[in-house]
Amino acid sequence: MKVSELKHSGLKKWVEEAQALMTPDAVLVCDGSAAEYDRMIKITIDSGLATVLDENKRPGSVLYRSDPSDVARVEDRTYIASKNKDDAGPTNNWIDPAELKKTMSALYKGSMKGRVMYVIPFSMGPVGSEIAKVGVQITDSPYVVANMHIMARVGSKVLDVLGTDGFFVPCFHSVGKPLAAGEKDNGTWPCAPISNKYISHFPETREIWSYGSGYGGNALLGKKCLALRIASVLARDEGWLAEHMLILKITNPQGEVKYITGAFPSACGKTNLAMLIPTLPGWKVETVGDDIAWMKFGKDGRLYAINPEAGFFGVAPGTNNESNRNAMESIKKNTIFTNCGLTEDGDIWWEMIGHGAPGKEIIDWKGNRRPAPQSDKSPKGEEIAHPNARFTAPARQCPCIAKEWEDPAGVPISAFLFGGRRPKTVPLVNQSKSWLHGVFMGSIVGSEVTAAVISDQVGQVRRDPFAMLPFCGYNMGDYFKHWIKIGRTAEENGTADKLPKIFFVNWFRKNDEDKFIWPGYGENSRVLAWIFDRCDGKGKSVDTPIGTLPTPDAIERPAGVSEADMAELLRVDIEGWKKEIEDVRKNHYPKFGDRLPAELKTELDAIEKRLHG
Ligand code: OXD
Ligand code: MN
Repeated sequence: MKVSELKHSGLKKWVEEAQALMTPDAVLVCDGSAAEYDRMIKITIDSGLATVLDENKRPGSVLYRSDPSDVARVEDRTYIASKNKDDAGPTNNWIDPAELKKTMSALYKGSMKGRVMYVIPFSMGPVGSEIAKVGVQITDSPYVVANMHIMARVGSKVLDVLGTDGFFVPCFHSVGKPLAAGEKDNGTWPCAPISNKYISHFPETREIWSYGSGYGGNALLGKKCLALRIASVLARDEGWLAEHMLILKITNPQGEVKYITGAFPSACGKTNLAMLIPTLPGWKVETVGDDIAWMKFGKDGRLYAINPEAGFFGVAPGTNNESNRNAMESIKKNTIFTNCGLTEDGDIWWEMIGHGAPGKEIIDWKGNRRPAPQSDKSPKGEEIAHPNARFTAPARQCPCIAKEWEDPAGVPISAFLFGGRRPKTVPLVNQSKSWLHGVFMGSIVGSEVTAAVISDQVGQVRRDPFAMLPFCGYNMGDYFKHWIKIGRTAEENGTADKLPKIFFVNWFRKNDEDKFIWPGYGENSRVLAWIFDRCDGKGKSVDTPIGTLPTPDAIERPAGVSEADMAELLRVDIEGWKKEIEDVRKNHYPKFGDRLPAELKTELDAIEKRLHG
C-alpha cells in the first residue's frame, strides 16, 4: 500500500513528515501478510544478515547475529521525557522533551538514506478488542518488521480498526545507519554507537522515538515501550492496569478454572512459570501470556486481563526440555533466533540447551568458528550464545496456549503473584492481609542481582517495585498511588471482594550451603494449588506478622524436600524481616520523597509493629 492511499489523515500527515525528515529511498505501508513476512526475511538473507536454518531441523526459521554493542535493552539510554522531571520520577532517566526532540530530530535527519521506510500499523491485543491499543511504527529495519509480525497483530486489518480518525501511538524507529550510494550492509548489523542510541518516551503526547538500536525491546516498540511505558500512563489516566506480568490459566482436578497473573523481575523464570508442567496429579496449567498483562474492570467488578502480545520474545540460554518443554516445542518452526550458536548441521545451539553440538565446529554469536561443545555447558572462554540471545516465536505454536488467549474480553483474574530471587528472608509463599498490604508488598519487590546482569551489585538485593522498575512511564510514587486507587474504586463500588488476592512467592530460597531448598519449575504447581484454594477461602493457613502463610502440612512436599526444609521455607524470619523493613525505611522509600503515598508509610509502620509485637 502507498502512503497516498492511507485514509487516516493524521497518520498520512505524520508519515509524510517522517519521510521528509528521514529521507528513505522508498516508503512501504505493511499489509501484515505472510508474503510480506517472507519478503522481509528474504531481504535480510540477501543482505547477509540472516542465515536460513536447516529446513528439516528447524523449518521456516532463521538466525541473526547482532552487533556486539547492540545485544540488550539499554536502560541508561532509555528516557521518560515528561514536561516536568518530577513526573518521570527518581527511577527514570529524564531529558526535557523539547531538548530531546531537537537532539533526536538532528539524528533522524537523513537517517534512512539508502533504505526503505516501513510503516507498520499494529494492534497490541486482539484487533478490535476494547482493551487493545493501536500503534504505528515507522522503521528502516526489515528484521524489526518480521519480528513485529510475530509479536503483534500487524497490517491492513489494524488500519481498518483505526478508520479515518482513530487514536494511535506514533512510534519512530531508525537503526541510525544511513547507506551511502551503492553501500550495502553486507552482513553487518546496522546500528548507531551506544552514545547515539536513544529509546525515548513522551508520556504527555503518547509518542515513542527510538534511534540507533535494532535489538529487542529497544526496537520492537509495541512491547516494553508501548505496552508498558506508554500504556502505564494511559492506564493511570483511564483507570486500568498495564503490568509486567505473565497470565496463566490453572485447572484443578475437579475441572475448576482460575486465571492468575504474576510480576517478576527479568531473569526470574516468568516464561517458565507461564508454561509450567504441573507435577501435581490432575492439575493443568495453560498459558495466556508470558510477559505483559493489561487489565480492566468488567461490569461484574472483576479485573479482566488480556495479553497484548502475539508472540514470545524469550531468552534462549537455559531453555531446555527440563526447564521449559513447552517453550522448546513452541520454537520448533517459524522462529527467528538472534545471537545463538549455529551448528554444523544448520541448527541453533545455546548454553544449557540440554545437549552438546554435533560435528567438529560451531559458529558463535559473533560469527567465530569454535570447537563444537560436547555437552550443554559453556566451553572455556566466551559463551557460544550471547547470555541475552533470544527466540521470537508465535504464541499460537505453544502446545499449552489456553484457548482463551485471544478472547477480546480478556480472562477474569483471581490472584496476583509478586516475586523475585530471594536466597534468604522471604518465604516460599505469603498471602497479603489486605489490598493495601499487597500493594505494600509489590512496592518492595526485590531480586538478587545475578551474574547475567553487568553490575557491581551481584549478590545484593535490588528493589524492583512490581517488577516495573525499567518499565514504568511515570513517577513510581504516583504508580503506587494508582494501585491504591484501584483498590479504593472497588471498595466504593462494593466490589472489593472481587479484587484478585495478592501473594508473594519465592522459588529461590537457599540453605547455608548455598543450595536451593525448593526444586522449582513443575513443583511450583504445589504452591499454585494452595493459592488456588486460598482464592476460595480454603487452604490451611496461619496468620503471621508478615502475612498469611500455609501451615507446614498445607503444601504436599515434593521429593527431596524434607520436613525441616519445608519448615525453613515457611519460617517467618523475624530478624531478617526487621532488616528488610529497615532497608525499605532508610533506602527504598525515601527515594520517592513526597510522592510516596501515606498509606504505604502506614503499612510499613504496621508491619514493623507486628514484627516487634
Ligand atoms: C524482557 C525483560 O525481555 O523483562 O521481557 O527484560
Ligand atoms: Mn519482561
